[in-house]
Amino acid sequence: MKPIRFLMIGGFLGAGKTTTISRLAKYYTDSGLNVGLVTNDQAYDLVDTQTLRSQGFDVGEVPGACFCCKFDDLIDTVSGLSQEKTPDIVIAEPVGSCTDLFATVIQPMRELFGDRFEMGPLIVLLKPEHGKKILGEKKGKGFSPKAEYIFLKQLEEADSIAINKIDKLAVADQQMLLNAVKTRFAGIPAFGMSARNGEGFGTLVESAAAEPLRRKSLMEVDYQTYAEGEAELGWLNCQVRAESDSKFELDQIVFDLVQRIGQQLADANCEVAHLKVLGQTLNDTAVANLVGSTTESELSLASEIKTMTCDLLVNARVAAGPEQLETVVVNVTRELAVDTGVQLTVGNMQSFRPGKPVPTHRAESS
Ligand SMILES: Nc1nc2c(ncn2[C@@H]2O[C@H](COP(=O)(O)OP(=O)(O)OP(=O)(O)O)[C@@H](O)[C@H]2O)c(=O)[nH]1
Ligand SMILES: [Mg+2]
Repeated sequence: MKPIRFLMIGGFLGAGKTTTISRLAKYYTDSGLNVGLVTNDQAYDLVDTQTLRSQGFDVGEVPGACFCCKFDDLIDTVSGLSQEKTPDIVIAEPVGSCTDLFATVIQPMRELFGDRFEMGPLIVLLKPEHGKKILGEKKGKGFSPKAEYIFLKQLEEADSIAINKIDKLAVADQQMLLNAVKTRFAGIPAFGMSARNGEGFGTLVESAAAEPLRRKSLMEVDYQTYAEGEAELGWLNCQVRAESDSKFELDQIVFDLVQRIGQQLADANCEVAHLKVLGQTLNDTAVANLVGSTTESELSLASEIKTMTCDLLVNARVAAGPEQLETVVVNVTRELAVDTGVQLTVGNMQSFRPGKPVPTHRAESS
């Protein structure tokens, strides 16, 4: 049987991985390939899984920890995709706070399952909202040095680096990021791209067709710093049921939730890595996002429908304690319900700081 090509699109929380994967998956599907997708998160109830499924893709999910710590689940999930139509290519999105993917996922898959999978390169997206603060000359308020450590390690292990969202970057900022990447990560091909409008997409497709680099040596990772960096981010996934006697706009409720949660977090001085809310009815989906504390909330997927009921999913990754995040989400839903007349009932809620990553495998050489 022909091996399945396995491609990972990495990068920090909110870098644009899901948006990129959606564009790539459509491109491969239009080219006649069977495509399977795999999402991954530290918790359950993933906005990304529902977003990609709503676009008609076949999506498997690895919840509960990152791919490296759930290696066997990753293999099972990939194997379980499209049982009637085996995928030609599987695109996987690792958790945005995860690094060391070459040593803990790509190389072990190659060594243990080389007959079943052909490994694609590790493409890492640079998130400009935090990249400008971390790589720029004028260092702005960003994450702590430990979270920055993860951001930089992700780029260091890339086979190629895509500076995403160039559609909203001034030319000078694009150039600054490109120069900073080329200086700091010399030898790694880097290019600008917009997953939103498709600029630079041809280069991404070319990069995705390459083989992963054979590393002379594996990247060194200080797992203590890595763990502490991850644990600085509070994680919250929760369900909210919205019901009303009269119709309300799905897009508006989703956007308002993001904007109000974002505002309360900004007031409390908590840096947002990515806050996303998905609203869904039987046939329609809306998604709103906030990817930093100095950026605006936006509707990334509009439904343009009115409804009397919907299910909402809130996924928040923020430099804040889980209890504080819970309090903000509960308060905002309560206030929004009063202001809009839509009854908002908070359901299953998971909130925590990610535990120390303990990879199932870690290759010793490449
Ligand atoms: N302007 C612009 N926005 C983009 C682009 N790519 C993604 N975005 C937006 O950035 C936000 C985050 O995008 P996602 O694709 O969800 O990012 P992600 O890396 O999957 O995020 P996590 O799964 O939380 O780590 C959304 O609001 C997207 O619409 C782009 O090329 N240009
Ligand atoms: Mg995503």
